[in-house]
Amino acid sequence: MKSRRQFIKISSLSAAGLIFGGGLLDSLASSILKENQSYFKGPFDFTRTPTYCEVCFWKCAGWVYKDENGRIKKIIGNDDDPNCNGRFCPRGTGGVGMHYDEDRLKTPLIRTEERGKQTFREASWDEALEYIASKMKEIKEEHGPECTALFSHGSGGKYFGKVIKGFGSRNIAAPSYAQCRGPREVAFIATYGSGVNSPENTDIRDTKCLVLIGAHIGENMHNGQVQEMSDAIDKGATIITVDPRFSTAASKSKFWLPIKPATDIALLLSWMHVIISEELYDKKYVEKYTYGFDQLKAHVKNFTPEWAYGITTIKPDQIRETARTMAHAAPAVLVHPGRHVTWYGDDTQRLRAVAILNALLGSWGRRGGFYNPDKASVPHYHLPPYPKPEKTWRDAMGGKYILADLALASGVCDASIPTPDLDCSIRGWIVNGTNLINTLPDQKKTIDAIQKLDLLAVVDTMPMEITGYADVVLPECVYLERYDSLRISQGREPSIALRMPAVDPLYNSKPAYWIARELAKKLDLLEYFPFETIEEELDWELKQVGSSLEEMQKIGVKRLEREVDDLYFADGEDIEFDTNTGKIELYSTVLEEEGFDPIPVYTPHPEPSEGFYRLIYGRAPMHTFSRTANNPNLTDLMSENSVWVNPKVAKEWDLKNDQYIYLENQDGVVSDFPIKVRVTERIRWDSVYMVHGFGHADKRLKRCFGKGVSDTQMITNVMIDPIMGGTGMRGNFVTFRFDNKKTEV
Ligand SMILES: Nc1nc2c(c(=O)[nH]1)N[C@H]1C(S)=C(S)[C@@H](COP(=O)(O)OP(=O)(O)OC[C@H]3O[C@@H](n4cnc5c(=O)[nH]c(N)nc54)[C@H](O)[C@@H]3O)O[C@H]1N2
Ligand SMILES: Nc1nc2c(c(=O)[nH]1)N[C@H]1C(S)=C(S)[C@@H](COP(=O)(O)OP(=O)(O)OC[C@H]3O[C@@H](n4cnc5c(=O)[nH]c(N)nc54)[C@H](O)[C@@H]3O)O[C@H]1N2
Ligand code: SF4
Ligand SMILES: [Mo]
Repeated sequence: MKSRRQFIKISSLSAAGLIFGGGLLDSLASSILKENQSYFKGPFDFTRTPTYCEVCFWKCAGWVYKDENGRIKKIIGNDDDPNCNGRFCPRGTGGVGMHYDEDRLKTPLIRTEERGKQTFREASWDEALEYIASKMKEIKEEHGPECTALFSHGSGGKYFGKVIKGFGSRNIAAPSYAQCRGPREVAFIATYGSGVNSPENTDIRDTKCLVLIGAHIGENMHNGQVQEMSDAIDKGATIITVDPRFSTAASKSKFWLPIKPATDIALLLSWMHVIISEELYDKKYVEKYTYGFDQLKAHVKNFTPEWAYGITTIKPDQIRETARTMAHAAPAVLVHPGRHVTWYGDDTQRLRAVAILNALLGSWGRRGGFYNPDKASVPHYHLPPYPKPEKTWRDAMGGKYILADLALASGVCDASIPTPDLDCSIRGWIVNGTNLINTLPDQKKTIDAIQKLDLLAVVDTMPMEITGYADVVLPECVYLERYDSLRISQGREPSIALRMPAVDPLYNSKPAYWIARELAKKLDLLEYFPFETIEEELDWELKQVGSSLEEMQKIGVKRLEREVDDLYFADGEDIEFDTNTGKIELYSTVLEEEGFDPIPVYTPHPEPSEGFYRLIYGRAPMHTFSRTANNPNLTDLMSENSVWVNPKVAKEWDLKNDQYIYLENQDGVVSDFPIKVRVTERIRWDSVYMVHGFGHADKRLKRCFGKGVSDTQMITNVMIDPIMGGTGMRGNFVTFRFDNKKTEV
């Protein structure tokens, strides 16, 4: 019988015990503590070493500088890197805090029971990996290897992926798909036969008109985009921001359309109406490249700005004026596809509307719209084929979401909860670099799924909430202390970047490559790790593209030539799109085949009841989700989130600036912690806003424990996208509470 997992606060172990347990650790720790003695003992004795940033997934390449004692002093951007052009954002600069954070995970831990109470005990790497391997083998014998899964959001994913695929499972998922950009990819693939991917192929640099519809570049600090947007503004581009909140981008915009949340599809349809009825669309482009214009024209005939006004609260003349502004800038216009697009469950359709609008304006494949990206092709060492699993998480979906082009993290979670009619119960999870408790909506379901598992192994750098539910916790060393797979990003030109250790790993932490390979050894899967060290693998790969590890250690980034000069469509060029019709599908044949609306339709969403406000959330420039919440450098800049409340609402509730309150959602969930009120005209009266990533519940996170409210805790209503399974998270409503006592039901 497996025991129900309790959330263990790792704080139950003494810090000293954690740091100094075990002879091996003793010597390491004492060398760390000898202040004037260097703990840097690697062979890579450079004053600066190359890396790419792990604070977010823009992966900017930079240089790590050390002082004469080998202590990291600063991280700056690499001038040759197209993702950052030599400049890091505040989070990237603060990344050094990940190395110095004294709350880091320090040694492997195994869950154990002492006097009826669950706790963690320290373990050696060998013991911890043996535990995982033997549980995996048990699962394989009893249920089959496909009953294991990997959740991974981070660089080590490639190596844990080899282990799990070699073992016989294809359940590999990241919350950056079904909780983030999945609907966008599906919508753009349905329309153009190609996704937007990361970094996005948006030609902001040369745009004359940038439309941000719920994308908040400026607070969303994706480096290259922010730089390009600022350059575009300097060159006179018009910015149109559609956001219920006066965001940083809105403050730089000619037009701010404070839309009523959840009504964006109506605005998009109405813009199409104006552009088609006033014949402002790119006729040559539409005729040559698109399919279904007549159906679209008939579809949007009645969606006048007056119709949209009643739904969106945006005035008809503003809808007309902004539509004309876009058309006049065309084709150097960009209706930005956003990135975190899982909002209301009809997200694929909303993004289809964005894709169609861009097609009417002729911006796909055009300067100032979307360019055609290129990516370095770096050959991988030939490995034996992976065994073919008999089933995957998809079998537990009852035939739904077949248009999802990647695995759904929420789907893998669902497939871990046994149901009477679906036989695909996943029994073991390896979780690498993703804090699922704070990342998947409906925390209760995530925890339910975890309770059903035979194995939960978590690889992380910090004692984040997910580690509290683990059977085994494996401390990875931070990105400044390790090699990782090469960064191979798409862009205007292909490039590769190297991450190498600037310093040795602190404590008893290890890099993903080593952890994954040691686990592979125990599972008899070494054939998938032919290189004993990652250095050998990197060197082999780099030599295939005319470089070497030695060269990359010196230059960090290598830009390669584009093979073909096809950044934009040439005038009148014949192009075959990877869709059923070979055209840009304004009318989607694939959605029609699957029984969905071939052209987007606006459907109203539930509204908050009296005294409740729609909870919307976003980013702050100095934090990335929960991964930076405890970072000493970044908590200095922002230590808690606040809840933005419109003055009209504040008056009704008698709320004052900086007052602490609790939030309660529509399902009666009261926030664990209080949050500061920020009274501001910058938010509509029907909504409140907060930054994601706060409200941490683990006391070991000393700087961020109990600071602010976790939006995820308040997100219990999840609106699933029927097309691809994305989890819409903005259909939740909150009210204000002055204490957090539970109400009697
Ligand atoms: N409520 C709510 N949910 C959301 C979102 C939201 O805005 N609100 N945003 C969604 C979006 S857009 C995304 S992309 C996802 C992101 O979701 P996640 O990828 O889960 O993001 P984080 O919460 O930052 O979790 C990252 C975890 O990785 C750990 N980590 C950091 N560095 C390393 C490392 O080098 N190695 C290892 N092994 N671990 C490391 C951190 O300590 C942390 O536990 O969340 C989605 N979920
Ligand atoms: N600093 C920083 N930058 C980041 C990240 C980070 O954690 N920190 N994370 C990165 C990641 S993984 C992602 S996915 C992106 C996410 O960044 P984006 O895709 O740019 O933005 P979101 O977080 O989805 O959007 C938040 C905006 O949508 C508005 N909004 C809310 N509801 C509605 C609505 O109904 N209609 C409209 N039109 N707008 C609405 C909010 O007010 C807010 O301004 O950011 C990336 N960049
Ligand atoms: S945008 Fe900032 S946090 Fe993200 S990779 Fe670049 S420097 Fe790092
Ligand atoms: Mo994301």
